[in-house]
Amino acid sequence: MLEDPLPFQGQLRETGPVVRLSAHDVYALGRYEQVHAVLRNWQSFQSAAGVGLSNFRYEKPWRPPSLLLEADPPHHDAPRAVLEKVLGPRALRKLHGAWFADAENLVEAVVAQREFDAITQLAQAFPLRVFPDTVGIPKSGRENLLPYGDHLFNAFGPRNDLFTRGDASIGELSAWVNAQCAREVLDENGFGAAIWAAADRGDITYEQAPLVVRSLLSAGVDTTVHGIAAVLYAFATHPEQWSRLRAAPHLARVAFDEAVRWESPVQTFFRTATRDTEVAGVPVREGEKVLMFLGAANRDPRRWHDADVFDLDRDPSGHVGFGMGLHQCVGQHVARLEASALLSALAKRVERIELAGPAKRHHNNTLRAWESLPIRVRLV
Ligand code: OVV
Repeated sequence: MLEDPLPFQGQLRETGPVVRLSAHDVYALGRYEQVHAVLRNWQSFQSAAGVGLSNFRYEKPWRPPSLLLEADPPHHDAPRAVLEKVLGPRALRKLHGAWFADAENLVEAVVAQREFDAITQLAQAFPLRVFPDTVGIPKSGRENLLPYGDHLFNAFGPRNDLFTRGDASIGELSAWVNAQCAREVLDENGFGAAIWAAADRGDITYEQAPLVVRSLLSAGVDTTVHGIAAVLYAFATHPEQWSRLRAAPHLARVAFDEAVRWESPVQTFFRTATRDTEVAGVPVREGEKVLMFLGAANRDPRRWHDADVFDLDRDPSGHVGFGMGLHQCVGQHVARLEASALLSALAKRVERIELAGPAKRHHNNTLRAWESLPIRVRLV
């Protein structure tokens, strides 16, 4: 199932607009229309009871809830407004030049090897090169970022092996992550410091600031890594699309969004009904969990023409890979900038990109991820 969720997703869509998963006592949505509608309806479908399988009304969350992800209006709104500004177009314009130059340096060194693992050497290496510095955390301990995120995304799912295995080390990982959120630890020019400055202005409280920084470290690394991995895999398996990008490099952003639609690095999120309500005429009682299959919605043939095809000529906007509505990914512009910097650098140097061996999946309860992606390139 985690190896290839596509057959299940198709079954789910075909079974009906709302499907009861009795093993977990949840409702599941696989069609675009219902996933989109529930994502936008925060009044009837809350996030504060957790966006994983665990229902915070009855179970204690494994960490203090996120002030963004696991909150609803009105509490959600001040932290959200602060992050929107910190990660907004003005801030990103300042990073553009340095990140594009950095991507060129990395790509130069990596493609010189001709054969390499695109996961460790590009998809992980580039975000880890630019993002932690930009948040402003110290160098030491950064190896904890990916394992922390991996466990966090496993923890949205059932208490299976993947969760239990991560549980052993999460105390230490969390302690490290939490320690990076303190004002004294953060560089004065980074996103982290900008969040603390928002507390000085009274936009959020001093108690909220470290948790907002934690959201950057939680949601900002693994997601981008697997998003970039998705677009690299897509190009390695679609040579004609790579030629298309090389002929029109401004398509880098569209390519990234199309890959986010096609692979849906974040596969699933839950909501919880705040009242007796319905989805597509099916009653959903207050307190029930609704599981939205973003990946299934992003390949719903009712919404997408040739949904399974990775195609730079389509308009992927409206995909739910970044969510939709008021929780829609606040870091998506950062992710697009990282991806387009890397793709632009590759497009300049690489004429052809192909798999050099079998790609290997990394299993996670929420993420559609890669363990390794052996790549061979022919240089320009
Ligand atoms: C979207 C997302 C995923 C994981 C964690 C968070 C957000 C957070 O706010 O901590």
